This record gives sequence, structure tokens and C-alpha cells, in this order.
Amino acid sequence: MKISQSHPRFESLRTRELLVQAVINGIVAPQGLLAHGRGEAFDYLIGEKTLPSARKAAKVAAASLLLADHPVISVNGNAAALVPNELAHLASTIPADIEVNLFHRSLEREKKIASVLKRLGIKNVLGVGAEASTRILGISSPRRNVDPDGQGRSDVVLVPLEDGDRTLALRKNGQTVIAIDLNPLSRTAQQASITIVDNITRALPILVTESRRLKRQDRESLRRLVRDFDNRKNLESTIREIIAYLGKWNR
Ligand code: PTJ
Repeated sequence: MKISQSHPRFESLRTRELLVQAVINGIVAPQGLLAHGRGEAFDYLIGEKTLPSARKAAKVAAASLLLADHPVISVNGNAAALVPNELAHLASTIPADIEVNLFHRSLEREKKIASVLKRLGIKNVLGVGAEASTRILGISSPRRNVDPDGQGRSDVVLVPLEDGDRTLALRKNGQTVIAIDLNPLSRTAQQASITIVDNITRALPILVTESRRLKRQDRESLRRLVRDFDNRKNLESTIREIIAYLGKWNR
């Protein structure tokens, strides 16, 4: 559907159309549309802009990815449809591996997502088909199958738009989990090591910019950034920022 740029909700409608097309092309699961709707509702509550607490979390997340021995970016259907270029930029800046990891798993969709990323210059996309031969203990969903060369041996994992079951299992394994989730109350948001409560479409460009900037800084200052960050406190700041924003509507 052609959307007029003059429509007051142009960006939102454009994103929806992108996802609908991605369902038709077999990149996004139909359930991804429902997940997006839930995300959009939370985006309204944060004023559809990046909150200061999210900016802070994104900076710490970039530092953590840069410090990692083996950082991995986990990609699902929605992430591949909404921010493919930014995922590729982030992977090459850090540098990090990219692994396809789906909740609604199908080999066909894994291959399609991998080819989107390969077209953007990612040579080796992990986690496709039989490559995901390691099981993460404590997960009942199909997300449990991971690539031994990716999440199987990673120390820091970025999980945009998670469904909740994997974060705790990875953390129990001693891995650092960076989540991007518009819902600050979700299990993923609450259990991650670093939670960026923002739209993936805004968070990824910030992560890329911060990674490029922080890459020039010495490792000790990056370590300090990560050490001084408290995810629980930052999530409390997020809730306070949302309440302050909603207070402006209570005129
Ligand atoms: O591609 P698959 O098979 O791996 O499936 C992906 C989905 C997203 C369908 C699957 O992981 C799922 O069902 O997720 P949930 O349980 O609906 O959770 C998705 C979370 O992402 C929710 O907390 C939403 O608020 C949040 N969310 C949705 N859209 C965005 C978002 N967070 C950030 N940016 C968004 N654009």
C-alpha cells in the first residue's frame, strides 16, 4: 500500500507496511505482527522517543560488546525486517558474529533471513539449520538450539525483541545479555544484564554510533562504564521517565 508522507503517522504506517511485506516474503512470522503491535503500544507510553535511561543503556551495551571476547548478535524475523542495515553495521564495527535464532523456527525462514544479512556483506551467518547443534539448558522453546560457534561459546549476546525464555538461561550460563525491548516490565527486560527500553528502529542506530565512538576510547574507561551500570536502577529510572511523560498528559 502506498502511504502518503504527509500522513501524521507516516513512520508508524511505513513500519507496519514493512513488516506486512516481510510476512509475505517469509522473513517475519505472522506472530511478529502481534509482537510489533504490543511494542507500538509501549512506544506511545514513552512518547516515541529515546528516553535518557535508554541512551545510557545503549552506551553501556556498546561498551560491553566492544569489551567482549566473543560477542554475538542474535537475529529474529522482526529484527531482520526492521533494521537489517544497522545490524550489519553493528556487526562489522564491533566486530561481532551474527546468529539467526528464531522462536517460530523454520529452516526456510532461517535461510531467508541469512540471505538478507549476506546481501549486506555478512559473510558468515551462524545458526542456520543443522549448524544450531548445541542446546541451551533450561529453555523449552525452539530457541534452545544454538550454534556452538555463536551463542554456544559467546560471552556477550545482544537479543533484540526477545520472547523471554532465553535471557534467564543465558544469564545462568554466565553470559551477559543485552536486551532491546519496548516493554520495561517484560521478563526479558527485567532479567537482562543491560536493558535498552526503546524501539529497535531507534536503538540500533544509537548502538552503531556509540560503538564507533567508544571504539576510540581506552578499554579501562569502557570497563568503568560497564562496572558502574546497574540495570535495576536504570529500569527504575525508565519507569520514572515514563511516569513523568504521562504526567504531562494529565493537564
Ligand atoms: O522471528 P521469531 O520466530 O523469532 O519471532 C519473533 C517474535 C517477536 C514474534 C517472538 O520473539 C515473540 O513472540 O516475541 P514476544 O513474546 O511477542 O515479545 C516481543 C517483545 O518485543 C515484546 O515485549 C514487545 O513489546 C517488544 N517489541 C515489539 N516490537 C518492538 C519491541 N521492542 C523494541 N522495538 C520494537 N520495534
